[in-house]
Amino acid sequence: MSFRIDIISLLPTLIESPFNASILKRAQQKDLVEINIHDLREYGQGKHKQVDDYAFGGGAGMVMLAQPIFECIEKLKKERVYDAIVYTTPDGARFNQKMANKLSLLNNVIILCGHYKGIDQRVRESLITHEISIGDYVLSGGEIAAAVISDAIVRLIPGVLNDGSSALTDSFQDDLLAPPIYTRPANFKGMKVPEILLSGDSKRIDEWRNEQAIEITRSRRPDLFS
Ligand code: 6GU
Repeated sequence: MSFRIDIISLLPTLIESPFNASILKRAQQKDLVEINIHDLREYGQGKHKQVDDYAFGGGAGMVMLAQPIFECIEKLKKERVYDAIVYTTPDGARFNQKMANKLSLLNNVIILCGHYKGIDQRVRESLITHEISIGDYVLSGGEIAAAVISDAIVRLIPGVLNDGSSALTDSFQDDLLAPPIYTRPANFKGMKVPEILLSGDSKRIDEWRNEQAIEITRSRRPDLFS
């Protein structure tokens, strides 16, 4: 069964390019994933296709209206059952590899990109199943976060990476950072590749890589050991 992601955004052009290159592009060409980008503006009402308004109670910044979001999501839901409706927002749960792994096991996912001051709270309470932030900093919109989340999910779908095992050996996949890697030449400007990697002894190489991964994790990200 193929994976489908529907991304709902006020700035659809902002998210197109990451999906039209490299691994994400090839995944779509191989029909392993279908990515659809929806322009929320098309669901706005009136001459100006209104999608936002002032916040009740005052305060700076516009709030995304419930009506266009409801209409867009209701239309999608008529066509298929969605396993997750994600909203990208800096006050969401912090995205990590575990969440990417879980989401990659689903089939139909909507990602609603937040904008301006955010969306009407009633959308969050009645439609959204997952609220996700990609880190402790503020982006001008949820589009780049949606691209990050989609990339992390899609590369885990079986068949997307050429070497099926490589997604499992990534940093974070076993709560360890990745060990150093080298390619030719074995001696570059006097800087030599560790001898062990040239030995052909795959058991000792695996042990070395594991020791390196543990040491790098200990020095850079001791929090991953807890
Ligand atoms: Cl998901 N959205 C925005 N606007 N800023 C963020 C974020 C999301 N994650 C981290 N910063």
